[in-house]
Amino acid sequence: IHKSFHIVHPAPRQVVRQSSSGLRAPRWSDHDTPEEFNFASSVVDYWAQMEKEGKRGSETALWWVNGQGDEVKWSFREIADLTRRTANVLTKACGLQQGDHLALILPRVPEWWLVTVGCIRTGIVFIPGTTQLTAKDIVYRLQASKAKAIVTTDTLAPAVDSVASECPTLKTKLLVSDHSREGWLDFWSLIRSASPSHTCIKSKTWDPMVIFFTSGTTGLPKMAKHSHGLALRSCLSSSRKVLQLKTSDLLWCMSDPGWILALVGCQFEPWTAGSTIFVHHLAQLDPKVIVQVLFKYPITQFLAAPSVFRMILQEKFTNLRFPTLEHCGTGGEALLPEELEQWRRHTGLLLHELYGQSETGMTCAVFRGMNIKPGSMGKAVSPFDIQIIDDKGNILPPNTEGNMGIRMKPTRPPGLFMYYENNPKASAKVECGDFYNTGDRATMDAEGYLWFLGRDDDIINASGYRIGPTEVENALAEHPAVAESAVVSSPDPKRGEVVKAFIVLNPEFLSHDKDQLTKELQQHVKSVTAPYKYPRKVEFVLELPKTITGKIKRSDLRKKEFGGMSSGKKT
Ligand code: BCO
Repeated sequence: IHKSFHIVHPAPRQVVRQSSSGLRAPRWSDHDTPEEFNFASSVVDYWAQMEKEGKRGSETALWWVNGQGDEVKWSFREIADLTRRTANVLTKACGLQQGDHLALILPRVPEWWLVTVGCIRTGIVFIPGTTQLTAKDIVYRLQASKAKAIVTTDTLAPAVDSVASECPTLKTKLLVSDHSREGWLDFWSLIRSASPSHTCIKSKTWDPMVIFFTSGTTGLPKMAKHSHGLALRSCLSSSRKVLQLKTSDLLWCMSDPGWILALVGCQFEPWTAGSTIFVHHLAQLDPKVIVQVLFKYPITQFLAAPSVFRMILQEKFTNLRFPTLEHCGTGGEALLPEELEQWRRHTGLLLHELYGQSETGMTCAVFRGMNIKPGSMGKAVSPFDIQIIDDKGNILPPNTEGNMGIRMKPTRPPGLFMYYENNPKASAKVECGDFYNTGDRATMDAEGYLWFLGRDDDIINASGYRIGPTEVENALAEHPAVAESAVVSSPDPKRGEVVKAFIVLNPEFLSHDKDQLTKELQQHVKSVTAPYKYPRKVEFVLELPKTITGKIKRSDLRKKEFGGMSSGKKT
């Protein structure tokens, strides 16, 4: 992969079609929704043009390192060039058209940025996924989404090949690698020969752009489909106030490329501001590496899940005074007030909470410079109008517990997902009066600060991952030792919450060594579904609590784990 970078650069400079006066700066007011919006032409091409005209200070838009001495630095002009080539590869070599679905399963490599922007240029709807997905997860995603193409690396290509025959719509497999593989198109060979000229589509703001698979309480993950409004949202003035990024900022957002946080935090937010995105390949979380990186590179903003900050603090480093770091943001799960205080004491920096879901992107936030109320996740990011509602969609008074609702009537705000693809029932279920019901319980004080309380369902949030219990229960059911199981959230000092499985064993396994069996079952779950879902805690029981109709009462087990405290953190 790394060799390929050197072959391609420097990207040929090409004349940007629009004159600078014809390009609009990527800024809109909160309630100004243009009919047409495209992140590639409005943001990437805008900054490329600014570079060309010598009006942009920083030369680097993407700065990637892998910890082994390899480094990629691309300017906006190079990114504009490479993403136009990518667009041509997708439409010509891969034969894809606007509206087609493409599964994108890449680790933190520069090609991820090329494919996402290439898709946006062409209107191809991309479906990011984490590299932890197994063959079983991949076949489900390809079938459910009817994806016509997949982009991945050598690591997952064999898993894709093992299920490709079960995916009739899958026509193109595109490989990001130094090696070729039979039946796969080679990304970099095609990029090198592709034309750097491409006319970006004029996408309507409400045209589809991206799909995220997201776990629910029951069944398999649903497909939350977003329009180009998700990217437009980063151009609205309220969003610009959250991180207050400048062109001189170097932002490191650690999110895995499979999550919505990566698209918003590692792409839309920093590039809208003309900032530099910093990426460390980081295949596995290592607090020591993170700390070294924060000392070594001139990073000014750092975004990561609370578990990451927690893990850094637990290592008890002697010095956490980072020379250039100015702002830290955190989201994906709840941050405890004592963690915020510890981080401030050790680093001299505040931790600013962000909250969002795959369905919503950045929903509320502790804006930079805002008075922090420890334990609160800040205020709604306009144009989202967040209210605490009852089960009928009535707005509740301040400081009253209820569901967090985002107003979607009479006007659906840009950034809120369109619907669950091919699932009108699920889409209707989250509509509550004039609001989208997030399923998260919270209160709002008189000043508009939101205080997260927990999920109103059985969804588990473990170190920022949203996990549906049935996905884990179904994986466990495939093991011969398991008669039945119930999977719930359980508190954990490192990860906030972890997955816990209560398991009833089949009689012939009752005498087996329980520690050995626990390891075997954990390994089994890791092998059949994405490993982040595996039960870190296992308890063998003789029976599960059930209702009179035989339904497992997960809530009883959850209460037992939390000793009456609320559970189920942010998704
Ligand atoms: O703990 P174990 O070592 O036993 O197992 C780990 C991994 O080693 C293992 N694993 C990973 N890849 C594997 C694999 N095993 C087999 N094959 C593979 N290919 O599986 C377990 C995975 O657990 P993990 O991912 O939690 O691992 P880790 O390294 O401890 O990472 C910690 C975190 C904090 C970095 C990670 O949990 C994380 O990234 N969490 C944040 C998730 C996130 O970004 N959420 C945001 C969602 S979007 C949102 O909220 C909207 C906001 C606007």
